Amino acid sequence: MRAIRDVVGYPLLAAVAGSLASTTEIRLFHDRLIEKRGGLAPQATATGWHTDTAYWGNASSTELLTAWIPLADCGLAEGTLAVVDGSHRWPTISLQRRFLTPDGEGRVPLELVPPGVNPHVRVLPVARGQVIFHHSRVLHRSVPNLGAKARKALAVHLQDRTNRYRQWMQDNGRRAAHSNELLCRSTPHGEPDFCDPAVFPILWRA
Ligand SMILES: O=C(O)CCC(=O)C(=O)O
Repeated sequence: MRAIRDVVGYPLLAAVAGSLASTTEIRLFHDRLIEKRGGLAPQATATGWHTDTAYWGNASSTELLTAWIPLADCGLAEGTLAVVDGSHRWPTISLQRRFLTPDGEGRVPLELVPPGVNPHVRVLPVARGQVIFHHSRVLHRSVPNLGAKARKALAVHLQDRTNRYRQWMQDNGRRAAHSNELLCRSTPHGEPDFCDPAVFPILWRA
């Protein structure tokens, strides 16, 4: 859809991302339009605490980030994002993939928190037209959509200039992959090319 593509590639968003990541180039990494239907039980519409980096083990850079863009006002009752302040700077980063496993009352599970740290959660209400940027290592979730209407939000995942493919091995010794690897061309070394302009277009350059 051309309108969606225009939002995903909106140069000002990529420029802000470039400034936040202190990089000279921002390329698209992946994008998703996430819809949470209204009128469902809270557990059915919340997203569990996770870091995006847990899903991007194939990325060599830790400086990827997400622009999260709700398509309507999105407050505490409509399923906005909550983040743990400063968690991207924690000495240990959670790699647990709990996106689809919301945690009851929304408390941060202790096993995700380094010893001695007291997590400070911020819920971030956004008005239509506002955007939340979050670092790939920040612990975040979405609160439930308690409203009657569907909550629709675009998650635009962005890579900094340095990011390249790296092999992603799981603890069980098997290779893991992200769907974006299946879409792009290969480098001369036979690896997924995270600079393929057809899949990972440059959205901003300094
Ligand atoms: O839209 C959501 O509910 C969650 C989005 C999210 O966690 C993300 O984009 O990383």
